Amino acid sequence: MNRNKIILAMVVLLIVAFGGTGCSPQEVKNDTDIVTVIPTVEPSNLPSNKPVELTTIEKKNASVLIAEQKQLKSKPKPKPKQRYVQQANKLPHIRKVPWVSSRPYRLTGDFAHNSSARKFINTMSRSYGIDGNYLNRLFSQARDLRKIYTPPKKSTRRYGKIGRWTRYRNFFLTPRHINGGVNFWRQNAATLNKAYQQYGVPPEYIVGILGVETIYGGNIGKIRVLDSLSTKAFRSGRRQKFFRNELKKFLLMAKSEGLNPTSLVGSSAGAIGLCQFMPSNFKPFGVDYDRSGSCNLWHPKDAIGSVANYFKKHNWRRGGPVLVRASTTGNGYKSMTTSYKKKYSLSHLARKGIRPQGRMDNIVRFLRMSTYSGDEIWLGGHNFYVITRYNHDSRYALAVHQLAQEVKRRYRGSR
Ligand SMILES: [Ca+2]
Repeated sequence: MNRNKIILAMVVLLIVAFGGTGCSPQEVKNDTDIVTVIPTVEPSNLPSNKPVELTTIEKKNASVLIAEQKQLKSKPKPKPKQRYVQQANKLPHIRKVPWVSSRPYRLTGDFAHNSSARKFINTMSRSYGIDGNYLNRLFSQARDLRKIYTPPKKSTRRYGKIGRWTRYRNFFLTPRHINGGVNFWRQNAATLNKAYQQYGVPPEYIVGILGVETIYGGNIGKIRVLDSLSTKAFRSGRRQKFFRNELKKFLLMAKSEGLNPTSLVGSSAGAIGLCQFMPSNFKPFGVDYDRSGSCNLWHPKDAIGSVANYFKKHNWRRGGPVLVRASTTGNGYKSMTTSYKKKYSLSHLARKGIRPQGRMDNIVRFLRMSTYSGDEIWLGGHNFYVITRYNHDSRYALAVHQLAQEVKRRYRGSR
């Protein structure tokens, strides 16, 4: 062998010995050490026009990624709760909306083929001079709530009569109602005093009504009044005529007060504002109590004046008693009718062993309220009956009274 051949043989031997990798044999990784790198699959980057063959692992990775993205989308950041004052101030004024349509408009939407809706629009146009094209446009936006909203089912749980009053009371005499009442009173003391001077209704009873109705505007309802009243007025059901009248009054209120009918929200029955008036109550009892030029029942001052006016027009007696507890001897009271409708004289009750534990009118209503520790007997005066004109329920009026008294006690104690 010449010298060149010897060198070439050595090079070949070296390559064979070390596998031609340039690494030492100890550095070669065995099969179990090999890490498979899976490219991240971005679903949005996948070409949409041709199918892509994915391995099982890639498919798995893609599905995890899609699930994560869905989860992110479905969990929006919780919005801070809006306060009623902000909502009230944000209510757009309809004066920017001219109540006329600049072009012909036909009725579309959920009530497009509803003869009752068409008839209603014709009547409103003919009798109240509201532009028919505007009304067509307005009611084309109205939603049939039966298609999109299922009212919460009433609890099928059956309670006994015992403790009935306690359960009702606990619903309205919560810390939120009581503390909220004290704050509301502080914020609106001047208006409440003015209403007391003018209408004779003490502040605590106005606060009690607004607390029980909406927790001072914290719970004014979330349903568009246009939708709730249209559904009840135009779809067959109970009291269609009643709700057609409420819808009419609602539109007339929005027009006269410069409120946008598409932006007003209320209860599922169409009750509106802090005081939850039905729209038909607006004209006889609504008051522009802050003299802003319009009565806005979503505004605390106007709601205060309107509640006081409602009571005054139902003959609230200034300084008159509302409710007092009564003592009983014997079981004579157990056979008596308990209702806000039935009147008794104090002398008749005395013969039955029932006596008021405080100042009371001579003619009263007798209330027997069931608690878990026995019956509570109450006697209601004329002003108690006036509160039942707001809501025809003895328990409602007693809850308003007790909330009123509790808020008054805390308000005076905090001054
Ligand atoms: Ca006003």
